[in-house]
Amino acid sequence: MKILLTGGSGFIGSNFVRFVLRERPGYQVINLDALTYSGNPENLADIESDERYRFVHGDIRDIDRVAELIEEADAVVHMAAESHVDRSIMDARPFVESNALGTQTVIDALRRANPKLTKRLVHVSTDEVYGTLPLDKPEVKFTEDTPLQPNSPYAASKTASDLFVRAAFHTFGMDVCITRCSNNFGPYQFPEKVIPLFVTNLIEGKKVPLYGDGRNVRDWLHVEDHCEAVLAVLEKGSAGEVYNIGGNNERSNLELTHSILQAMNCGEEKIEYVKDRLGHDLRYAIDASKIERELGWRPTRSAWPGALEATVKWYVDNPQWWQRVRSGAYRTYYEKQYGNA
Ligand code: NAD
Ligand code: TDX
Repeated sequence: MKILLTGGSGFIGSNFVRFVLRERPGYQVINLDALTYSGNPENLADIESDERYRFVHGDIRDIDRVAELIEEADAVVHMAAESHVDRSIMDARPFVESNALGTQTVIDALRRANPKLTKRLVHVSTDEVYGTLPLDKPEVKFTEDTPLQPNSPYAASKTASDLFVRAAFHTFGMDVCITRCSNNFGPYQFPEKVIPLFVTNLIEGKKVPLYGDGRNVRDWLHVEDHCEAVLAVLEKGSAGEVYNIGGNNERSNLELTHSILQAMNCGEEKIEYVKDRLGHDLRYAIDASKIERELGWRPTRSAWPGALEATVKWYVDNPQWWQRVRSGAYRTYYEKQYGNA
């Protein structure tokens, strides 16, 4: 199987490349990535010389380029997106362009390059499309049938892309699957997201900015568990179906912060309560029983607090990675490897 992966130089994408090449030695991966601020080819420096892997610098909105690559591939796993909620609150336009327009372009390219529609598209969506859950009803979780009620510009743009993929199935009979996953953690996450931001702040002796009262809840899943689930959907999912993916691992942000502080041997005084995120979703919780029942997937790498501690340790052990990322200096690595295209 030759997979065209979009967004493979980001956090989940780079973990996915490594995971697939390790778990499926006969597979090949072409990674199409525009290298936006969060795309970093250094994330895959150890894989670059592997002949089963190829990097292509390009944008998913370039239909000719995407179609050309689809001709070579057997299936598409679509992860490229603008991914940070806070950035979408500051400026939603890149989210409309990459997430909504970009996804429709991938669909158009699939129709052009693969008129018989035999090649599968796995669209990596998010639990944020469902909106938010109340804190006082712990038994209620998102199922695949929960209405889509996105609350942030990021979530709205991901919902648009999710629905364009649904429409491609219903209108054209395209072979698509959609995954909706909860919050990921693990190595190579851009240090704007809460876990790497807090850990790297603490290493630098700074405080951690906790939004609002810290009662918001997220369902944390190790990135390799997510990668395994996406691969299961690619290989065994039913066309036209949506699969929720979650860790069954709900933590309030305050609880998460305390666990990070403990792992870093820091005290409560390091918490700085700051103004809340606008429109901050209260709680995400995923019911992942469908993917477990139908595809036999369940998380095995997300157990708390061990998996969190191992992730904290990865950032402690790899200061050169996040220092270069924070300073933007990793771009020079790219220029050295690939030229300034
Ligand atoms: P990320 O920001 O780390 O990586 C995104 C990648 O996409 C980057 O390499 C970037 O260069 C690339 N990209 C962006 N726009 C592009 C474009 N127009 N053309 C080509 N490449 C482009 O994000 P991530 O956390 O790895 O998320 C990957 C996917 O998973 C996203 O679709 C996101 O919505 C989804 N997701 C993320 C999480 C999470 O917790 N991080 C949870 C559920 C779903
Ligand atoms: O500085 C911070 N302080 C803080 O309290 C940051 C950056 C975040 N937070 C809170 C906000 C959220 O409740 O921590 C929680 C997690 O925030 P993020 O890491 O920004 O993730 P979130 O907004 O939950 O979205 C993530 O999960 C779903 C990913 O970024 C999305 O791409 C994915 O779809």
